[in-house]
Amino acid sequence: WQTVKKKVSIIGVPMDLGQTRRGVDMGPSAMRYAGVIQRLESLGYEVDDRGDVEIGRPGKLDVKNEKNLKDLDEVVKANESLGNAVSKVVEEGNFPLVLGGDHSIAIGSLAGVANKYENLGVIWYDAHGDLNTGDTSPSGNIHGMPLAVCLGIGDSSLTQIGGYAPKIKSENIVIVGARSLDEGEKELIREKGIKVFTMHEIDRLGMTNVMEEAIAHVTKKTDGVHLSLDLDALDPHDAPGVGTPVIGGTTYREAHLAMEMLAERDIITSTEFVEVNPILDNKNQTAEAAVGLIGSLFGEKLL
Ligand code: 4U7
Ligand code: MN
Ligand code: MN
Ligand code: MN
Repeated sequence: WQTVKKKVSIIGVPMDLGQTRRGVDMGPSAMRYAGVIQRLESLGYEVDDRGDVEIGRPGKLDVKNEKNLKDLDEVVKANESLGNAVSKVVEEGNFPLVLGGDHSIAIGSLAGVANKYENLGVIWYDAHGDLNTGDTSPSGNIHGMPLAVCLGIGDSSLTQIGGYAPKIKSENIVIVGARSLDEGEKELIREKGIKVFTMHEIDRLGMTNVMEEAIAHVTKKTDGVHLSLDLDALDPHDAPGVGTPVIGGTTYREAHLAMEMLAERDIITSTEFVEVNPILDNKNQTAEAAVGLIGSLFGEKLL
């Protein structure tokens, strides 16, 4: 039993401007309330909660501009601050655990970590591809764009956050759990040859095989791996408190197994858990699921 472990630094990001269903800004509080700190401490980690990144409040919400990027200025500002905060955590040698907030915050997390590695791998555990741009997005919601942004695709005010682009190479990405991809996203996946394990592959191969292949893919050419976990990857039955639920997702057990496999292989160097919306939730069930998954990711065992 290992007790000397890396210090985990928690950064909350009460961001809800990347989409239009209010409440996801309470995600960090809900996961703290569900005991994320105690959970990590009980596993022997030293936890340092750095509080929340400040999010600007536009006078009028969800304002679409000519670029089809809602609330762009505030999303950019918040992600610049998050990038700086995450960057500091990595420089201090701590493990960054980012709690969202909507998925637009992956732009800031990755801005803060990607330049610390030669080749950062990314596991995008999500019902969606998050590969839209203002040109392809049916909604104008920036939470549907962060993976494209990290590939350097999209408006330069987003891709240049942290002062460099791209953050990651398409060959170092794997998407797991996808079941809702827009036309433009499918095209980008084909064009860039991005590795995707949709729910179809999870049904056919089982989560164990999918994760083995996914881990092999993201560790081939990389020296670090970021896990971006959108709670809507889980089935709405197990994670009802999300803004964009899609039926037919992975069960809590499958997600749990995926986290245990990542823990066993010890490959994750930074992570974010996003899209928990307590207003849409059922007695904090989704935040509790998130904390359960975080426990497994950090090595919790049943026996
Ligand atoms: B999430 C969507 F059209 N693709 O772009 C879009 F279906 O971070 C949904 O994965 C995006 O929750 C969902 O608006 C973003 C839509
Ligand atoms: Mn999603
Ligand atoms: Mn997402
Ligand atoms: Mn969502």
